[in-house]
This record gives sequence, structure tokens and C-alpha cells, in this order.
Amino acid sequence: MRGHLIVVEGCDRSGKTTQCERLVQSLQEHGKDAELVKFPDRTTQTGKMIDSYLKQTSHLDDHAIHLLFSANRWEAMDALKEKLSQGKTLIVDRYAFSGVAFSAAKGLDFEWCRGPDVGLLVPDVVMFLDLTMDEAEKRGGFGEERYEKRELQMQVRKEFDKLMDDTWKMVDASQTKDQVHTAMLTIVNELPAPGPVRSGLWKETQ
Ligand code: NYM
Ligand code: MG
Repeated sequence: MRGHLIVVEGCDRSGKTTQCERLVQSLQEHGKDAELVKFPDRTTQTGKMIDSYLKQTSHLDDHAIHLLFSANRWEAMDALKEKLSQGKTLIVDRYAFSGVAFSAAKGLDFEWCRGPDVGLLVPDVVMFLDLTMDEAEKRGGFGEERYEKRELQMQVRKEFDKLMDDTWKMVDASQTKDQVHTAMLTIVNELPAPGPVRSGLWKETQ
């Protein structure tokens, strides 16, 4: 049986990375073959360009960086597909939803933003770590990277709202780390057995 493709989304500072790591660890401890995947993957050629853009050491046109983020996902698809069919469950820290939400928040056309990711693997579930901006800022504030600003994050949240549908699982990220972890683990444990790997993002989901 193939593994599940589980996407975790949310604004910056919502605890995604910490929780994704913990989720993978828990699943492994329970005997599941689970692996962490993170977008952007900053180690590849496109990832290095994205990294320097985010660290503000380079400038790129908004459309160009959007396409790079998408390319960074596309170049990983064959490997992810292979892993899923080998039975690995993939916990994916950000996906095309972040791609659209952040670029649209900067003012790019929403529909245009969805284009490059048409056809990506369809996740079995999207979990959204939900945290208010005030709570996010209480956690020590944002970092130094591009996009880590209150105004932009508020807009990103609005764009995420447009992408959500009733298949998304909302997780209250203001809970303790243990509570968030338990909520996420429960969602994963309740997923139905997966069917064949599905390509064709945005066709079935929003
Ligand atoms: N980001 C992430 C995008 O703008 N587009 C994308 O497609 C993806 C995957 O990159 N602020 C943004 C969101 C984050 C930043 O992500 C880096 P992270 O998870 O903080 O490394
Ligand atoms: Mg970040």
C-alpha cells in the first residue's frame, strides 16, 4: 500500500517545522515508514536561488521567484511519487498553497499564481496550523527573511482562506506543543487507506 501525502501549511511562526519534525518522529516510533519533506528545498540549484532571495541577498521579479518556488516542487515530484509508492508516508512542510498565498499576498494575480503548480501530486490531507498574528508575534516575533512582516502575513492569511476547502483540517496552533502534536497525530491516524497516487493538483482540491 502506498504512503500518505500529508501537507502542513500555515503562516510563518505557526510552528510548522517543529511540529512536522515531531510528527515524523512519532510516526516512526509507531513503526510507520515516514519521512519529512520541506519546501522550499534550499539545497538544490533552484533552492539556492530561492534561499538568497529570501535572505535578501538577491532581488528577483515577483513572477520569476514564484516560478522558481514552483520549479523547486516540480523537480522533487518524481522522487516523491516513488517514495509514496514504496509505502513511505511523507510529511510535507509547505506546498503549492504557500506558493500561491505568498505570491498573491504581494499582489500577483491569484489565478496566474495557481498555474505553474497545476498537475502536482494531490495531497491526501492538508493540515493548517492556525495562529493569530498577535500570538505569532508573542512567540518572539518574526525573523529577518523577506515576507516576515506583520502586514504581509495578514494578507497571506487572507489568501490561504481563499485556498481552503472543507477537506482541510484546521489545527489550533495556539495550544501547547503537546496538544498541537496530539491533534496532528490524530488526523494522520484517522486518514482512510490511500488509493493510487494522484497527480493533478487544483482539479480535485481548491
Ligand atoms: N514561500 C514558500 C513562498 O513564498 N512560496 C512557496 O512556494 C513556498 C514553499 O518562503 N516565508 C515562502 C514562505 C516562507 C518562506 O519558507 C520560507 P520556510 O518554511 O520558512 O523555510
Ligand atoms: Mg520561515
